[in-house]
Amino acid sequence: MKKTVLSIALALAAFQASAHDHSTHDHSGHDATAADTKTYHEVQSINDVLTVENARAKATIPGVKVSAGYMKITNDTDEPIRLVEANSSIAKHTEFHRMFMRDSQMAMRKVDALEIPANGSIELKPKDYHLMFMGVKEALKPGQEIKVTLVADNGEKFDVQLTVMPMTKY
Ligand SMILES: [Cu+2]
Repeated sequence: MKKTVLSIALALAAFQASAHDHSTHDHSGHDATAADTKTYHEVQSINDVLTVENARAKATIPGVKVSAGYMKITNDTDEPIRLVEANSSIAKHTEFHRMFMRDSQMAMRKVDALEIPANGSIELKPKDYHLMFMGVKEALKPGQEIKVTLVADNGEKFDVQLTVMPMTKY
């Protein structure tokens, strides 16, 4: 029994070590709330305006050309920020979506903008706000890095790196 626990711990440690081995990004300690962030915590500071944490996308299922992206976005300025567009070369269309309950079933709809309060944050996460990739051009594989550009209503662009995570983590 002890041996099993130890080998899981070692596997986790190895995963964390590799997840943290991005020399161009800042990293901070663990503040995990969801299962999928327990082994993945990465912080990107973008244009000194936004801090993005745990940016990730789902791996695609063979034959299915859609995926979703998640992250926590913090506004480091004293003014609210309105993100009105998202683009990525990996998909024909990238949209902001939100899941909601309709007749006791989960459904989702496009949202025109993501509002991030001054010095506040918004979390894109499963069953809530997310990025939706439609018409994914090539299969997304775990470990792959993809770039998504978020565009604010004043035209400012923010390039975010997302790590593709296995489907089983969601
Ligand atoms: Cu969606």
